[in-house]
Amino acid sequence: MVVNNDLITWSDKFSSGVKLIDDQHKELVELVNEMFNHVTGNDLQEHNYFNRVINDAVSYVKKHFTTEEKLMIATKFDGYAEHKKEHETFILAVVENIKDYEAGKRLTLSTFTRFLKDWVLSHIALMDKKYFEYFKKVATRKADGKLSINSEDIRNASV
Ligand code: FEA
Repeated sequence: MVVNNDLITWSDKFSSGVKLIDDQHKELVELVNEMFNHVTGNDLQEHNYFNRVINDAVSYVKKHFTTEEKLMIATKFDGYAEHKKEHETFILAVVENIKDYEAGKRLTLSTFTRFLKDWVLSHIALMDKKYFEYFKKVATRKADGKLSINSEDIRNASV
């Protein structure tokens, strides 16, 4: 059974301040937590669950990476190339792990999910953090107090 401390609790330390990014990161945290909540110790159940959700999960991760990369390009963030490389390496590792899991090698739903969790948390803390301050500088504060990067911010950041 799942030990509760596997679950991630969202905290301000993960926050970029930019709503679009934070919403996506929260969704990723939810996704990992959902996967932990389906660790039952029953192989068949876990495989069925995994097969149901894994394609959507990978699509969501890719969508998030594309969002970050587009914003980096648009705002001329100079860590773009290094960051994109990390995203690509991770996707390759995920694909390898999926193959292993499906082939019944080593991995369990629990170890697979822990791999996702560890990567996501350390990537946000080490890599994503590098653009947090930069994005905050170029973003506009909306009436509700949330930061967003609009086309005018992108034009201003690019000059
Ligand atoms: Fe650079 Fe964002 O990517 N969060 N994750 N994973």
